[in-house]
Parts: sequence; structure tokens; C-alpha cells
Amino acid sequence: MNHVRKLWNNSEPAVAGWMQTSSALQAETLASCGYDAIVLDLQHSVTDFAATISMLAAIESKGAEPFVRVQWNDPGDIMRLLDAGAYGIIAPMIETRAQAQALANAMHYPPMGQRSFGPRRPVLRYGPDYVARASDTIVSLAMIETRRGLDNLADILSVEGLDGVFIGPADLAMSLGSMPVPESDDPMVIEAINDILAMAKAADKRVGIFCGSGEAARARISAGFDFVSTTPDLVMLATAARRSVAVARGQEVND
Ligand code: 3PY
Ligand code: MG
Repeated sequence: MNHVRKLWNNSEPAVAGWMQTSSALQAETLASCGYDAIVLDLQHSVTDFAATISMLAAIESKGAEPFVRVQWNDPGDIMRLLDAGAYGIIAPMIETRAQAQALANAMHYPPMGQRSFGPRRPVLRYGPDYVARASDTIVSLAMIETRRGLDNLADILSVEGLDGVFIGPADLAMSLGSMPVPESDDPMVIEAINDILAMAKAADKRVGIFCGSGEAARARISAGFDFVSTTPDLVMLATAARRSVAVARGQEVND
């Protein structure tokens, strides 16, 4: 069974890494650091399909669950990534029930959905009867990050076959006329995030959110979120590099 799903079944939240870089070694290194899942961001990074496969395998080899935030809610891409060994799909900019249903259809084999057969890598992990339990091995999250998605949230949450929603706080803030930051202090954005959390819980769905730091992720877990990302890898790399250069030069360190 999916590691994240197992945590959820035990009422525990999942802590995920967020990768903006494109390196199997870096994916393997991060997956060795205690994350429950690692999300490859294929929407806003430069990672191609060949690199994605190596990274998914590297993450799986260290026991973290390999997730992907796809470029768009495209059924062909999603099915191909599932066949390549992604066990969680986070689809951006879901705004309507029909879009959420299309995501669910891409995630599940018939009769629940319309996923096409060809699980090249999943059979290596789950064996020849993978198809019978495929739905248990994957997690599907629809991103809510626009005013329209917020307006249609009740309909989106009613789709069977989706585990829940994942908030993109920067796009959500921008869509509400505020600055696109992960942890906004704009009361309108805070209220929208609280509303999504409450509605998802009331609908018995899981709810995740992108976080800019471990501290922010901790606060979101305390608020009741089931799935949080932490500092993106590129941010950690730049922060550590700046610090190291400053220390070497005997300069003040500003983290
Ligand atoms: C957002 O905050 O809009 C995201 O999609 C997180 O990367
Ligand atoms: Mg976004």
C-alpha cells in the first residue's frame, strides 16, 4: 500500500520534500533524509521525462513515496507517469467538478476510471496482480489555487476516486488579488485557506498544502493538514550555499 495512505489510515500527517531540481542523485539523497514522500515538481521545473523516471526510481529505492506535481491535468501525462512509477499525483489548477472527475478517471482503472493498461514499473514493485490493487497504491490530489476552484470546492470534493485537495497558496493568493507568497498574512487568503481546510475535512477528504519552510509545515500540521511539503530543494541549496560563502569570507550570516 502507498506509504502516505498508510500514514493517513493511522491518522498521521505526511511530510514531503519538494524537488525543483533535476537529479537522480539529489532525489536519492533527499529520500534518505526521512521524508514520507518526495514531490517532483514538473509544472515549474526543468525536469524532463527521462530524468523523472530515474528520480522516481531513486526515491522509491530509499523508501520514500515518489509523488509528482504534473504540468497540467492531462490524462495522457498522468497515466504515463503512473506507469513510470509515480505513486502520488498532484494536479494543478483544478477549478470544476468536470476537471476533478477527469483527474479521477486518469488515476483509476475501469470500472472506477479510464486508466489505460501498461503498468511497466508498478508491476516491479507490486507484482503481476498490481491492477487489482492499483487504486490502493496511488494517491490523487486536486490543487485548489484559484477563486474559481474555491467557488466550486463543494462540487470538486464530491468526486469519488480523489483522495483530496492540495492548496497552492501562492496562486490562490494571486487569484484573490494578493501577493503570490506561500505563507500570506493577508486575512482574505488566510480565510480562504481555512475554508478549504474545513470544507475538505467536512467532506471526509484529505487536505495538503505547499509550505515554504519546515516551520510553516509544522504550523500547517498543527492546524490539521494531512500532507505538507517543506522547504523546496533549490531554496535549501541556495540558502546553504550563501551561508557557506559568507562563513568563508568571515561575513555576517543572514539565513
Ligand atoms: C502555489 O503556491 O501556487 C503552488 O502551486 C505551489 O508550488
Ligand atoms: Mg500554483
